[in-house]
Amino acid sequence: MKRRQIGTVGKQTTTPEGNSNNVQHQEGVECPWKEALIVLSVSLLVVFVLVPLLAFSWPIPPRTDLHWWQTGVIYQVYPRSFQDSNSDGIGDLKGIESRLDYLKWLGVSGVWISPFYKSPMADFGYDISDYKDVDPIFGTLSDFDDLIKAAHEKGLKIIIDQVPNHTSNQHKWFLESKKDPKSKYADYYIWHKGIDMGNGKRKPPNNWLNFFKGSAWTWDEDRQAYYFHQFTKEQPDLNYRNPAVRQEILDTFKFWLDRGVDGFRVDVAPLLLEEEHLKDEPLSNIPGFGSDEYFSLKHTYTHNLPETHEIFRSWRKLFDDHLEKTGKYIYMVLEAWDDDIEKWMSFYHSGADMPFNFLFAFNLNSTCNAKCISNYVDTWLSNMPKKKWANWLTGNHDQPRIGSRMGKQFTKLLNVLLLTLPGTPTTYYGEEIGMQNIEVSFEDTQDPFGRNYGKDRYQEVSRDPCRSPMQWNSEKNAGFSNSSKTWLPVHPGYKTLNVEKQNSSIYSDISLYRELIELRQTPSIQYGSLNTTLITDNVYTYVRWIKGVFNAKFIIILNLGSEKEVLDFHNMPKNYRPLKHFPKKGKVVIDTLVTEHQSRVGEEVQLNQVLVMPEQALIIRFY
Ligand SMILES: [Ca+2]
Ligand SMILES: [Ca+2]
Repeated sequence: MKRRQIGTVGKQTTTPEGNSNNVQHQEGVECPWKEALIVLSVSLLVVFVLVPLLAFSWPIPPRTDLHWWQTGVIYQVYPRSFQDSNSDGIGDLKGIESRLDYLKWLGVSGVWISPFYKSPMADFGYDISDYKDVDPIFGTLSDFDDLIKAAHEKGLKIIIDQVPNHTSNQHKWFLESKKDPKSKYADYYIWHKGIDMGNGKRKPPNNWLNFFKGSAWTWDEDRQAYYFHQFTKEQPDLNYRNPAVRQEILDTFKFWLDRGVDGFRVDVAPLLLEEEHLKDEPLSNIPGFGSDEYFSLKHTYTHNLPETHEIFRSWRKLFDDHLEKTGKYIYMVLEAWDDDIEKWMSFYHSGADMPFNFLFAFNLNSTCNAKCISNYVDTWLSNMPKKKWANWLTGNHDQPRIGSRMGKQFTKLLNVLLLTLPGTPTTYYGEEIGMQNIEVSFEDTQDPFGRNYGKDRYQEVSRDPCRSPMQWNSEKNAGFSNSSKTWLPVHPGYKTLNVEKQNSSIYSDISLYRELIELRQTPSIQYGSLNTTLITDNVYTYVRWIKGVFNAKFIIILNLGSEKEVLDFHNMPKNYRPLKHFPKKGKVVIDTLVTEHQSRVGEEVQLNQVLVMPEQALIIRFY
């Protein structure tokens, strides 16, 4: 066991106990003003000491100015994989509706549903052929109306995916656009004749690449031109230089606002606009990428152009009008990223409530220790513009599951991290129970990203492993579907890892998750200050606090290492200490290693010697 003394010990300015003894009373001396003086002293004490003290100390009531997406947790549902209601092996809207009680019970506030619009499913719904209809696989518009009504009755908000960068190549706009260069839709997409090579041969106008590998230009026989696509060739990019396109997308927002949605998650927000000069993009020189792979280029001309932000502002304007009409604020989060953190943060200034913070989701893996987590926390919070709201996520439908990347021993610890940092957490379905990746053979691979990379490399990029059906119970297909075959296999470990099983234990991931959501309701965690310290490369601690002696404050300790540690909070670096000094004791309220045989929850701990076990997260409450 190691005992650590950390940093410089700041001089304690503790007031010595028993100060009142210093007051000397003179007995036996008559004083005619005595009573008046006592009354005056008491009054002064009340006015100048007790009233301010109480005002600053009394437990602070919840802030009423915060939105639901600030006080609550958002839960991402990948609709193909959440719940199948008609036994075809694919999840659907009726299925989601049937699980709203679960989501309410879990304690989340908003549900973000990935695309369910009409789509040929070349990219599982991110290729939309009708923005204003539901794909029959997922149900009908009336199913959506039922879902949103039921959600609102339960106090749950619904966030939907907006996919503005591209449509399906089966969308009416694209079919018209390619058929007739004189049609209204001719310039809805980005067309180019290409470069004439002679001998009747042509090549694309530049070296731009699509995300899924290969040129971003595909030749169309009908139109006799190349069209541009940042994703599969079945997903042509819309032309945002055309005001008619901007208006069409605004209309799709209106359509769903009128159906009562509470917010939008915007797909690939930085990719809306491309430079019109069509110059070649420079090489990135990042090792390991072939010349046909997206990250072999630096996306100077196709990513996060400044004018893109005007488009987001026009959407916020629409939401502001909606707010004025209905009194309802619309939440907007952008799927946005940038290598340059300042440019990433610029998405906070364009009408969105936030760009997603992908630092955890992109980077956390088994080589990442407490130092690495601490770096990501600092990077986001120190660069975030003032008065903006942070957000955190550890996974989504594009990333391997966090439990598989970090190791399943860390699933509880990671939920402690996700749910106690300042800002909005977004949970990918199944993370509340610590779901793991599935293995999928190349033959069974559904994801076009994986298929494009071929048999030898599909595992590097395929997103199928994190999209397996939700594990509800130990029955057939984990309770996800009655079908003989599900669209992706259910994880083989579902009989031991599922919602029902975990719900029967107060020591499970899901029980911890619910407790953390409850704990988030305390002002300190909901909107209080954060003081962090990296104690060793493996131990990260932070305090969430708010002023006032009656307000609960929390120390969160994450030990990602394999050794136990003893921490002395009375000897912490000065900048760590929110108070002049920590009290002597605190009480453990969360212990991720809790089992039926051993629990530290409720234990009083001396803050100058807090024992933390390997791979353990502890939350200690103090006042
Ligand atoms: Ca179904
Ligand atoms: Ca685009």
